[in-house]
Amino acid sequence: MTETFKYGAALAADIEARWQENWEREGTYEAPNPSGALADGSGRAELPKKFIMDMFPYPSGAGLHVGHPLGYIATDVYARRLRMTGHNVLHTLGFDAFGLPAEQYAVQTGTHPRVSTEENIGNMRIQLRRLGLGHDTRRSVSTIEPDYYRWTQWIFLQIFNSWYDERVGRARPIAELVAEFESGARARPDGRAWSDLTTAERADVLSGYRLAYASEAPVNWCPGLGTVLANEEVTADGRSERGNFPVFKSRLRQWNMRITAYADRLLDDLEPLDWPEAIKLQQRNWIGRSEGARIDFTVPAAEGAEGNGGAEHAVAVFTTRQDTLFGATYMVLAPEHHLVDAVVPEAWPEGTRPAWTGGRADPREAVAAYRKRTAAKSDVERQADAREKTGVFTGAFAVNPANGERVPIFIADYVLMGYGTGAIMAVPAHDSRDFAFARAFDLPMRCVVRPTDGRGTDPAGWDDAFVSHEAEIIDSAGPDIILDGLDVPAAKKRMTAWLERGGVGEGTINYRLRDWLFSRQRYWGEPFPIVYDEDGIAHALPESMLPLELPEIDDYSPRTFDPEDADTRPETPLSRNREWVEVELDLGDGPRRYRRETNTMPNWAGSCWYELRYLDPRNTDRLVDPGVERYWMGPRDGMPLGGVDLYVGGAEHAVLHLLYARFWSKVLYDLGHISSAEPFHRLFNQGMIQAHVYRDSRGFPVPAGEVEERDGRWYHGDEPVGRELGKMGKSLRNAVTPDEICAEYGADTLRLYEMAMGPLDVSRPWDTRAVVGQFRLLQRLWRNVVDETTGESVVVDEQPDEATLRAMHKAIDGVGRDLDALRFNTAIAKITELNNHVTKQPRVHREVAETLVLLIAPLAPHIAEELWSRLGHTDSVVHRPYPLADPAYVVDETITCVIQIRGKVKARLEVAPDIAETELESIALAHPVVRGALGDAGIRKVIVRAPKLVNIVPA
Ligand code: ANZ
Repeated sequence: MTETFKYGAALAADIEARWQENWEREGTYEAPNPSGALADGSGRAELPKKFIMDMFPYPSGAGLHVGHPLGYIATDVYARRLRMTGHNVLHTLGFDAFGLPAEQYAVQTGTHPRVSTEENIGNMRIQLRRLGLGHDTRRSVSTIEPDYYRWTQWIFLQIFNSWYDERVGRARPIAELVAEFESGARARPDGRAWSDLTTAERADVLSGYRLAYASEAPVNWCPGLGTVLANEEVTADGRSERGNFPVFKSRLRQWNMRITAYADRLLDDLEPLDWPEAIKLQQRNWIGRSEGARIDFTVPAAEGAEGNGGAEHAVAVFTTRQDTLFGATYMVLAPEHHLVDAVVPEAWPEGTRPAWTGGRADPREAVAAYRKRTAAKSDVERQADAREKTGVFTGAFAVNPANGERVPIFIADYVLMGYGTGAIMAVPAHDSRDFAFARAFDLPMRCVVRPTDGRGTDPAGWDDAFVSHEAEIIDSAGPDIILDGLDVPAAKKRMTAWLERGGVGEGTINYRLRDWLFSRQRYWGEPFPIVYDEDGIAHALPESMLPLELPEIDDYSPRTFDPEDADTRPETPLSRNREWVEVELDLGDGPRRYRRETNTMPNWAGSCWYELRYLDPRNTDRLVDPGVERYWMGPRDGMPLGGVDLYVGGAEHAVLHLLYARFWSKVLYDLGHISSAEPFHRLFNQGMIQAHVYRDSRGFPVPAGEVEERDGRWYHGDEPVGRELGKMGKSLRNAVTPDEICAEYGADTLRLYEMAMGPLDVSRPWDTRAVVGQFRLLQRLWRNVVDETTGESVVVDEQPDEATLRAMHKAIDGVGRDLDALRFNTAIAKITELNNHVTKQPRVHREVAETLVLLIAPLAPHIAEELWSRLGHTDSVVHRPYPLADPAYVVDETITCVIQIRGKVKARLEVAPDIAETELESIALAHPVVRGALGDAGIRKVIVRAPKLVNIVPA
């Protein structure tokens, strides 16, 4: 007897291909807009709506491994559940297709980046299609399409043509600023009338306001990549995130985005977002708001002698500890500080200690030598706490405004030019870096905050600074200010008020956030819609000239340099194409010659706004129709700032992409183009799928698929190999592709396995041998519904017994709630349990069979469709209502389960008395207290005694 209808690889492949074609033909996943090109008469646009999104992929040449689609499958399951609960669901996926890898591949192989990128997109589309993802393919976009980057350029122009009006706290069109200058409503700092300024002067003034502006500033120059990089793209060791090349500070003319204008709003608006706390914290730290004070120290004319030409100078410091002003015993300027040259005298003054001079005969020589020494260091190197403190005395002294004391001024590289004022007052008794410096240079220390740890008030005997915000101020009295006896916050307040009264300082707020460096010296990016006239003034191209397409050029490779050579300068590939660069255009005042901007935008640009284009991908008149935007993303209940309902992706995008995208949203919102002030209301970070890496005795990875286990050891052929858990990838020779798993079991099994591996936000090791478990679930489900020889349905039209009804309604209730909470693993456990119950019954009742099929439909959509049709239905399960539990059959009685770690009680849980062991285990492991207690420690063993006890033994 041949079993033609047995659920095996061949049948799964046949079912899946058939349904994928069917869905495509029927447009099953098309989500209608309320109006415009993507509207339809289905009435679906009247349903409550949900916009579900994944972080779109870079189309890499390596293709997908099974780790990549974890999030895509999760959002798909969630979106399917939403469709079945009566929502109009927008879910699609595009490609973030500009970027360095294609360009580097192009340099190696001579293939045009567009060709390789499009080929990669094609391959990834095929891989993704096999997974049965319910995407509205009409809405898929790719950032390299001129139709798409036309709007990236358009947004750039919006940003270029606007400024941040502090008075109203939002961006406004630059034309309104010009009008204010023209009418005199806004005074200019130098008092000159707008009409008296030359064109170049006006352009200069405006550039100081524009939200996108070109300026010459110290930037991160990476000769090895041939491009400059954003701060966010430089690692903690001062190297390039991509390629790991050294990065140097060089002064170059570059485009910037004035993201700093939005620092406070970017902080405040985090509040109502439904994001993981850890990500919010990273954004807060990146923005780095510090409240403190500016304090002016004077460098008296007499002190500077000829050095400062007899003039008095004020040196402003930024401090967060104005309460410690009486403890300042020296001052430090960044070596690049503009006042250094002005204050340095010709000779070492009286009282200069030999250790301060760097062994030089006079201060100018000492300063020059020290500057040379620090020039090649990155900010990160300069700031490393552990590093030995270096510096040199400038020969000048400054006066402490609180007590009139003279303190020596040093230059030292631990003070950065780019933060605060580039100058500090040093309080060695209460700041660790100052303490180390003072020890190294034998500088005095003065304790002004009484230590609470019994160390006494004489810093001579201390090992480190005493740093505390909860202690009492001592020894802090000047002629007209006394802080003694106050606590730190009160002392700060009193000091700030005193500074402001005396005009020697004021309370200030400083941000760590810098403006976003926005140009790259690469070919494969969006061209700037900017041209320069003969005077070098930048002009925006009119909208009618967009898109400005990337020209075809012969040599698109970037010019790279000796990675160690800091003195090199970038050369942009576009600059080599004369005909493209030199153009005659009519920008409204007749045909004139212009030179195009030859930098390109960074690869973050296209991903800053793609959610908006998904909404209205075919609109040729606007970025997005306002009504359509409001429909999908506008502010609504519990989401005061609007945004995508759910955005899923990796935690590695905590600052870069997510901060930039928030910034662009806010500018577009301010200018009235969109109604959502935030792009992503809810953010969820999925865990990683890890994989075992097997290494031979030399430490080289061997192909994981060829490794065999014998007696608890691993062998590659006859050679014993070591095993560790790591990332999955080609270079570690442990990548498993979704195609392999689809070929062996089908996409439904792959989807179930990935969703069953554990809580979505936890990383889990891939185990190909375990995949078959989910395959068996589908086989049992299939046999419960279909006769394997005839293919006919085996269900009976009878009322199920009481026990079955109970099992069924409990499953319905639990699975629905699990899916809504993204707990896919426990949902699968409940479905498995119900399926097992059904397997044990003599007959399968139609009602239970149909329920099972609908329950599993979001997770395993192909088999669900097939079974649904074999049960006699002619419609698709995709838009069927999800089953509803009858409360009468759902037991609410629960039992308390104790969760222990190494036998110690850590938490208690209310669970159903008949909870499955697998489910209990995963709930326990996902418990926040347990996760917190385990930290990064792996798990050696989990002992489950359902329903009362779970004991976890960490590795
Ligand atoms: C005096 C002082 C006393 C400080 C004390 C700290 C402790 P955050 O919180 O990161 O904003 N600082 C200011 N500008 C600097 C620069 N350009 N380079 C290096 N360090 C700089 O840090 C602010 C503190 O960092 C400031 O407060 C200043 O040291 C230092 F007991 O001033 B403080």
